[in-house]
Amino acid sequence: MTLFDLTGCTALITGSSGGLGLAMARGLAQAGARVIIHGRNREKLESARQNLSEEGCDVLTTSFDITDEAAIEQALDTLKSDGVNIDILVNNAGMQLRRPLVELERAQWDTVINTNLTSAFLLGRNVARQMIERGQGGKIINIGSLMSSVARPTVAAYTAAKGGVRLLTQSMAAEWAEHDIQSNAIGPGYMITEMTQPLVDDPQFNAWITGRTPSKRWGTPEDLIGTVIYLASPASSYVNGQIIYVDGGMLAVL
Ligand code: GCO
Repeated sequence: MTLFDLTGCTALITGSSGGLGLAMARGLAQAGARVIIHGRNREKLESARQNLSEEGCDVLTTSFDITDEAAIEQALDTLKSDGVNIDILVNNAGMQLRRPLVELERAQWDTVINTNLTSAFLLGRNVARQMIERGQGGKIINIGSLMSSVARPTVAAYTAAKGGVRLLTQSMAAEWAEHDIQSNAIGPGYMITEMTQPLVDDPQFNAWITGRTPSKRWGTPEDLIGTVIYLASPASSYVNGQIIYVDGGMLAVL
């Protein structure tokens, strides 16, 4: 199925030394891509690299602060000087901060917005510049959330950021589609990761999720692999500005 074959492509996945990012990196590699995994914890990143390499994946690593414009430019320059062109960018790295809005500090708001939204702008802009210059198109896949579309108490900064990710994705499509760059987003539902583990461990929240979700279960990082391969592959060459929710049906029902 060449429609889903990523052979010859290189994918950069931010925040991919664990969780959703690592699962997506593994899936893209298994579809034929060379993957550049990214993380700030060098030990965790090297461990992920070793595991992927032992599984037969073609894997490189990079480590930079996704909120630091100079660090992003330096990391991309280093990859380019090493002859590594990015065909697929997955803006996955993010953070959560759960606190009532009336108690939220300005610095906390800024950190969440910078990590979850501004980073996707900075990295997307710089990678798109390279893609447009190369003239061979590309794929940008931003990782949103259920909170790209709905809210719940105590996660206002995250929700504002993820809502911005959805419309930033549409803006990227508006400006870059003519360069054969497809910009789309994935909205993961409640997936079991380090970030959501406190919610999984909360019996009341856990019961709410399994009751509220039509699939009657939490998602796993592996549930994202098919969608990220689709959006990274020629199969989605006429799909632009969309967000695909991988949420067990939660957003589809009351
Ligand atoms: C929360 C969770 C959610 C999930 C995910 C849902 O506190 O509600 O962290 O935000 O992480 O984003 O799509």
